Amino acid sequence: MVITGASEGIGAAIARSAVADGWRVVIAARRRDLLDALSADLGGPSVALPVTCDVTEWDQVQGMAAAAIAAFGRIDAVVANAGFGAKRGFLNESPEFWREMILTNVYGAAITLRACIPALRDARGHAILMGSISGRQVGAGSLYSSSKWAVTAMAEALRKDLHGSGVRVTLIAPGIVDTAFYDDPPGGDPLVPDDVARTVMFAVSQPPHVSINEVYMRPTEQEF
Ligand code: 8X3
Repeated sequence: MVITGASEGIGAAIARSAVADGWRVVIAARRRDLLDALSADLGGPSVALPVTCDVTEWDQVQGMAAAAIAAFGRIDAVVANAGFGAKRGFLNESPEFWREMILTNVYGAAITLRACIPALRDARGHAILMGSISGRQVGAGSLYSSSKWAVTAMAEALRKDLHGSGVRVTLIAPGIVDTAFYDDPPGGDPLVPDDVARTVMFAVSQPPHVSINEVYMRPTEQEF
């Protein structure tokens, strides 16, 4: 299982759950020190291969997929998870910050999937996209919402594109999760990364004829 944005938060939790369920994982992110620590924790590179990867760079993303094949011979699942948010308000954040966010959340997810599709076809594998409640709701001044609406559309576009290949496509769309995404998660009792990881493992553990396409999950107390 190839996981982007795996250095912390939801991505790292998915890596931990997958290894616990017997998967071998490629953990990809920009921050090598965090990846190395996670890899060591999970049993080393033969179980959790760390790959330094900026998902906005096609050559690095191709390298990530190639490293997965070289190490494990196949890709059974990819989780396009890398992403981040921005302050709401169209006069907040810099245009450069917006550019990085859109490139990471939208283009980064698209080229992560693109790089893995040939191997996923060979394996009749599974593509998982990390969406958001903000990919169905719109917050005032949230360009992040726009990026996640794009991810919602991407999941359905990919599902239709891969129809007949045996590859399954799942959009996981969480609400508030207690991660570095928030300085302080709003509301009470947020989801934790393990809650999302459990949902990913639910989707990938279905028999081949079952394709879980969209899962929306909120903290019980979240209204938005
Ligand atoms: C961020 C969580 O609830 O603001 O992805 O959409 S939410």
